[in-house]
Amino acid sequence: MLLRDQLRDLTRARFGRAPDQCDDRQLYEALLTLCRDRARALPAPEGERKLYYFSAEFLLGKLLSNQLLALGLRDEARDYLEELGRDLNAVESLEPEPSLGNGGLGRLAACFLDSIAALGLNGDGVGLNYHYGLFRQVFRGEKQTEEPDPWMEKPGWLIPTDRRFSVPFGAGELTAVLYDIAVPGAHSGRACRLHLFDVERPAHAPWNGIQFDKGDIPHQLTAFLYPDDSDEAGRLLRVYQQYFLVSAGSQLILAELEERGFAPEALADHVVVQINDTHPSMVIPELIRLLTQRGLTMDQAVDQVSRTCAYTNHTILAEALEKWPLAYLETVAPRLVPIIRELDRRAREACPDPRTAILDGQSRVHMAHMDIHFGFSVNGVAALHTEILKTSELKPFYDRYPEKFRNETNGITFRRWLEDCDPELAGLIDGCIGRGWRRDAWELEGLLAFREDAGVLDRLLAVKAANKDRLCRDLLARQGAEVDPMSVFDIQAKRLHEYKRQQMNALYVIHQYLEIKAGRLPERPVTVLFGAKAAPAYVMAKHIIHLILCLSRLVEADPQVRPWLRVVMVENYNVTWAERLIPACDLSEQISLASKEASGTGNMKFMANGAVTLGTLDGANVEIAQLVGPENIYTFGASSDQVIALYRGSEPDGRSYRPLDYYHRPAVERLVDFLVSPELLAIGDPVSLSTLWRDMKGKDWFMALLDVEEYIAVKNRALHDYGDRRSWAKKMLVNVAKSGYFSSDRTIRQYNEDIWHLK
Ligand code: 26Q
Repeated sequence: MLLRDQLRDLTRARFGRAPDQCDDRQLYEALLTLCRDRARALPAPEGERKLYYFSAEFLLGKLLSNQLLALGLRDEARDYLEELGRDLNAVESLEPEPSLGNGGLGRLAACFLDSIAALGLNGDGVGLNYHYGLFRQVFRGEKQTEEPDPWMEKPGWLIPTDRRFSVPFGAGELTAVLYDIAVPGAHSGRACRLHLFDVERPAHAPWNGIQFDKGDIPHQLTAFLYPDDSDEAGRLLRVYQQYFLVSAGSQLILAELEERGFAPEALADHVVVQINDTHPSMVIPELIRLLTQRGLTMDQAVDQVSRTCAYTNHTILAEALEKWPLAYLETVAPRLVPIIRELDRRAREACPDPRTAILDGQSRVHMAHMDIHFGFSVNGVAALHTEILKTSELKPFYDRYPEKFRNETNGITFRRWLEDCDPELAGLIDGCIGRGWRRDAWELEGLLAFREDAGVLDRLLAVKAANKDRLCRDLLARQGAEVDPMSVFDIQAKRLHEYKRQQMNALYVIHQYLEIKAGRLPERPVTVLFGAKAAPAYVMAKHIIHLILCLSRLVEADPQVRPWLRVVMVENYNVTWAERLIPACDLSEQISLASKEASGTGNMKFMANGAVTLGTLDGANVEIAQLVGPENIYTFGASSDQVIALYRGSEPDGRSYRPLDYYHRPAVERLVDFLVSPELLAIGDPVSLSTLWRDMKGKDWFMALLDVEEYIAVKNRALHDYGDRRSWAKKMLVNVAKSGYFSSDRTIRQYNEDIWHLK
C-alpha cells in the first residue's frame, strides 16, 4: 500500500478528516502509527542462535525520521507532505525524544540495534522502560537545574505484549510487564526488538522536580534512569532496577528458548548474552539460579552460563567500576547471594590472585570480576582501551585468561549520523560516488579521488556553511543566542566530566578573551559551543558548567570581544541537539586526558560530517589519527603511557603530577587566576568559582594544566589553517572518506564473527 493511501485511511479513522485537513500534530500521530505498525509487521530475523543485548541504557533519540528512513519511506513522506504544502521536518520536531540513556554507552546500544536490524542478525535489546529518562537540563542563574523529561505519549512507540514475569525481591515479588519497540532494519526487510520491562503500576508523576520517593519500589522502580546515587536509598533503588532488568530478561530468554524447542541444557548453543558494562552483570547468577531451578546441577548451570555470557567494558575509571555491598544484594535479591558466594569460591580456586576475587575483604561484590571469570569474552571498545585493559587495569585477569580478551572498536550508525542528520552532505556524496555507501560505508573511501577536485571541495564548504546557518537559526529560536555563521564553529559536545576536560576548553576561552582585551586580535572569529549535562550529584561538573555559562555572559556583554569570540552552551544537550550541532561543526573537540576516554563515539560522528578533530591520543582518536594521517587531524598532549606513569608516581625521576608546577608558569597562572577575577566574580557564584580555582591549582586530578599550553598552541594553529579554505576542505574530505571504518555495521559484523557467531 502506498504511504499516501495508508495515511489517508489513518487520518480518516482517527480524526475523521483527510491528511490535508490535519494539523502537524495529527500528521505526526498518523505517521508514527504507520511506521510503528509497519515495523512490527516485519518478520524477525532467523537463526538457531539468538543474541540478547542487555543494557541499562538505550539512548534512542527521536525515532520517526529514523524509522521512515529504515522503512524506505522517507522520500515518499517528504514528497507527499510537500504536495500538501507541509514540512516533514516540522512534523518530526513534535516528537519528544526518548532519552533512555546518559551518553556514549546508551547511544552505542542504540546504534548497535540499528545495525543488528540492518544486517538481519537474530538479536534483540533488553532494557528498562524509564518513564522519565534523563532529566531535562534548564539553566537558571548560570547554573544547571534539573527537571523531569517525560517522553511517553499516546500514540507512542511502545507495543504492549502479553509477557509478564514475576521478579522475586527480598521484600516480595513484583511483576515485570514487557513492552517492545520494533526496530526496522534498513535494507534487510526484518525488524528486531527492543524489549523494555516496566512495573505493573508505575507512579504517574514525580512529586518534586526530579525527586522521587525512592522507598516506594513497587511504583517507582522504572521512574528514572540512574536516580541520584548519592544517598543510600538511591543506590538501593539502582540495585533494584538492575535485578528487575536481569531477572525479567533471563526469564524471557528461557521462555523463548523453550518456545523455540530447545532444552535449558542447550542454552549456550542457542543464546548469547552481551552484557553492556556491569549494570546488567547480575544476569550471570540469575541465569544460574533459573537453570538450577529447571533441574540442572550447579556445575552444568555454571558451565552453560559461562559459555553464554560476554562482557563489554566501557571504562577504566576505578570509581565507575561497580562494587555492590553484599548486604544490598541480601535485601534486593537474596536468592543470588549463595550463588555469588559459590562463584567467588570457584573463582578463587581457578585464580588464586586475590586481586581477581569477586568478594573483597569488605564483602563487596565486584561485578566486572564476576563477568570475567564467568563469561567467555571480555572486550574493550577501542584499540588503545583494550591494550590498557590487558596491560594495566585488568592485567591479572589477562594473565589468567588471555584467550577471553578482544578489542571491538565502537562504531556509529551512518543512517542516523550522516544520511538523516546531514542530508545535504549525503546528497553531495551520492553525486560523487553513487549511493552504495549507504549500504556499505567503506565505499566512502571513493571520495579520496576528489581530493583535488575544486568543484567538490567548494561544494563541501557550501554544505558546511548551510549547516552552520541552520544551527544559527536553531540557536536563535531555541535560546535567543546570536552567532556569527562566518565564525569557526568549535564544538565540544558530550557528558560533562572532569576527565573530558571541558575546563581546559574554558581555559582556552579565557586565553582568547585576555588576548583580545590586550588588543591582540585573533586571525578570525571563533564560536566555542558546548553541549553537556552534569550528573545531578556531581558537584565539580556543575562548577564547570557554571564557569562556562559565566564566560558566555562575560563575552556576550563585551562589545570589544563579541565580534571575535562567542561562547554558547546549548541548553538540554541531547541526541536531537547533537543531530544539529555535528553537521555544523568545523573543529571537533576530543580533548580527554589520554588513557581516560575508553573510545568516544562523538569523535566518529563529527569526523563523518566533515569536522576536523582537535584531540589527544586517547580512545578511538588514536585510530582516527592513523586513518586520516597527521595532516588531517590536530593532536596534542601527554601520551597515555606518560599519564599512566604519572598516576603511578613512576616518571623516570619518580615524580607524580603536581599541578602547582604548571600553575606557576606565567602563561598558565593568569588563566587559572581569572576564575577568581573581579570580572568573573561580578557575574558568578564566588563559592563555585573559587572551589574550581582551588581544585585546579591544588588537585587537577585530570591534569588540565599539564596539557593546556600545548592545547592553546595547537588550537590556534588549527584556526590559522582554517583560513586556507581549499586545503581545509581537503582535510574535511579525507575525514569523511576515512570514516567508513567507524560504521557500527562493521563493529557489529566483527562482534558477530568474534563473539556471537549468529550466522
Ligand atoms: C555506575 C555506578 C553507579 C551509577 C552510575 C554508573 C554509571 C552510569 C553510566 C557508569 C557508567 C556509565 C556510562 C558510561 C559510558 O557512557 N561510557 C562511555 O561508553 C562509550 C561507549 O563505549 C565510550 O565511547 C566512552 O568513551 C565511554 O566513556
